[in-house]
Amino acid sequence: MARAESDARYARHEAVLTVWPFDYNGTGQTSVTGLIRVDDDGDGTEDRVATIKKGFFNYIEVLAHLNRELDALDAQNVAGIRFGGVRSPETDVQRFLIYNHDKYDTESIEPQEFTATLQLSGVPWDNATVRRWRLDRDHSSSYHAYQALPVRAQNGVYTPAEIADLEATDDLVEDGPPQDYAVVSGGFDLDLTLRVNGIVLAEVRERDLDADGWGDGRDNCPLISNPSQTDQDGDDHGLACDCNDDDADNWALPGEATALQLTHDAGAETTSLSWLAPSAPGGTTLLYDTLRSELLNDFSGADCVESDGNDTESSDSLTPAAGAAVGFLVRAENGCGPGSLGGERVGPDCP
Ligand SMILES: [Ca+2]
Ligand SMILES: [Ca+2]
Ligand SMILES: [Ca+2]
Ligand SMILES: [Ca+2]
Repeated sequence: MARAESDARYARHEAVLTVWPFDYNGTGQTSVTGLIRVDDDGDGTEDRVATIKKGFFNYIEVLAHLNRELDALDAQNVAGIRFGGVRSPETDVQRFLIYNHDKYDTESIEPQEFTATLQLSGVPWDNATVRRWRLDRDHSSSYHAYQALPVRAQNGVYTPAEIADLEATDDLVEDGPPQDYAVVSGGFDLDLTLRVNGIVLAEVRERDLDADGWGDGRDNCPLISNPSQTDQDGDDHGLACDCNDDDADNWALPGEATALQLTHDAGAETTSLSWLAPSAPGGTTLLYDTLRSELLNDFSGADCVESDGNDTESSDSLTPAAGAAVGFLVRAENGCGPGSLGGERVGPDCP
């Protein structure tokens, strides 16, 4: 830092890497790229040199995911192995980089894997999605592809088929599909697997079911991809899923009325009905149709007992004949239209 005062080559926060640049055919020890001599036309002579990125670039790519400001996690020694990590906080995403290091196993020969459990708290979402990247000799590494390559002299040549696997290994590879976690009391336990001298990067975001870049909790259409989030009437239901985006009092067909209860007063020959409003009203004002049918498995010819009632009660003065029965169904309705009579039944529109 003192030298940086007078010599820009020593600027702070920068590193200079010196590497041996002539890693032909896998003979280099400290190279950041591999150089493979390729014989394309099969005449036994070199036609080109293929450049293979080595794992070093994947480490750089992982570090590029992180913030400038990092929180250090408490380091621990477990069975002689040093574990540590950092958290890279952002508003919408938290990233954790966990590493371990066994100073006696400089070639990462030990096959053991470890599980580091992060106990996350203060998670502001109901559901989280975690993506992971691992880096070690088995992940995001050309190690095994180089092992499988036939050994040739530094000036020998390889066929395109021989180096195809090697060329396919030079990118950072995500470790499995993203995983969803339910957040309970603001937290969840995140298990991260890594092997000796390996690192793992975990990226924790709010779940985004429709993959439009807006987490479920702040997406105004959580099940429909709508990156623009357009909402003309400002009712917090986007144009893409609002039944009327010029009417802030209505946004979706109502859900099902539930818990229908009947009381029959034989003396008064009256059946009283009550129910609970749908949990998803779809609008600020709900009305109800009450239908009666003598065919319990067919409401297509049902009678309207009450049309557009504005409370969760209704009554019917019909008394079934001895030995006969009638059934009732209640349908909620709002400015978007009538809800259904349930998954298995249909019935006439009431006037
Ligand atoms: Ca979304
Ligand atoms: Ca959406
Ligand atoms: Ca709207
Ligand atoms: Ca609306």
